[in-house]
Amino acid sequence: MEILKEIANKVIEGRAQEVEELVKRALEDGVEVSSILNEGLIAGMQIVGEKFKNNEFYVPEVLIAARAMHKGMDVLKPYLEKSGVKPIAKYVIGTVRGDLHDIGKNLVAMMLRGAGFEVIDLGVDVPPEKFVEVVRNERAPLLGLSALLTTTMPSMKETIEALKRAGIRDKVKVMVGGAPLTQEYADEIGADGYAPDAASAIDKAKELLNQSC
Ligand code: B1M
Repeated sequence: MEILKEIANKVIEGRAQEVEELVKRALEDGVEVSSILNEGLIAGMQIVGEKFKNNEFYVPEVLIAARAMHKGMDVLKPYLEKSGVKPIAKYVIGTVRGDLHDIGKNLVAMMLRGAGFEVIDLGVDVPPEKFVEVVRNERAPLLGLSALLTTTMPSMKETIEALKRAGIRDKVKVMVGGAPLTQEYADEIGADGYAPDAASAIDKAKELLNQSC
C-alpha cells in the first residue's frame, strides 16, 4: 500500500512531523493499526538498521529516524493500548544495564498495556538491583528484559542471578527479548521465556502467567 511505503520512507528520512501526519491519515483511511506498525514504521526502521550496518547512516541519522518512529508510535499508542479491562497482572519491564535501545521495549510495553497488563516501565540502562527492588516491592509475577546489543546480553543473566541472590527467583517469571536474542540463549541463562517480537511477547506473558498461577 502506497501510504505504508510513504510512512517507511519518512521514517528513514527522519521526518517526524510528516510521519505523524501520515500515520493519522492512514488511520483515517481505515488502514489496520498492525499494518501501519509493521509495514510502515518497523519496515522503515529495519532499513535504517541496514544502512547503519553498512555505514551509510551514522548515529545522528539513526537518532533522527528513531525520533520520527516515536512520533508515529505516539499516534498509534491509544489504539494499541485500547482495552479498558481490569489489569491482568503487573509486568515490570526495562532495557538492561548498558543498553540505551528502547523502541522495541516501548512497543512491547504498549502492546502489553493493550492486552490488559499493568506495565511498570523502568526505562533503559536498568541495573540488576533496580529490577530486583521493583519486582520485590511491587510483587510483580512477570519481569521482561530487553537487550539490543550482544555486549549487554550478559546483563540479563546477571539480573537473573541477582533475583536468585535476593531469594525471589521462584516468585517471578522472567521473559527476555530483543534482536540478538534466541530461545537457545534464553534457555542458557535460565530465563522462563523468550519472544521474538512484540505480538508473541503478549502470548508468552499470558502463557507464563498461567504457569505461575
Ligand atoms: Co543501535 N545498534 N547502537 N542505536 N541500533 C543496533 C541494535 C545494531 C544491530 C545496528 C547494526 O550494527 N546493524 C547494533 C548492535 C550490534 C550488536 O550488538 N550485535 C547497534 C550498535 C552497535 C549501537 C551502538 C554501539 C553504536 C555506537 O555508538 N557505535 C550504540 C549503543 C548505545 C547503547 O545502547 N549503549 C547504539 C545506539 C543507537 C541509537 C541511540 C542511535 C539508537 C537507539 C534509539 C532508541 O532506541 N531510543 C539505535 C538504533 C535505533 C538501532 C537500530 C538501527 C534499530 C533498533 C530498533 O529500534 N529497531 C538497530 C539495528 C536494527 O535492529 N535493525 C541498532 C526497531 C524495534 C521495533 O525492534 O528493538 O528489535 P527491536 O524490538 C523488537 C524485537 O526485538 C522484540 O519486539 C520488538 C518489536 O517487535 N523485543 C522484545 C524487543 N525487546 C523485547 C522484550 C521482550 C520480548 C520481545 O520481552 C521482554
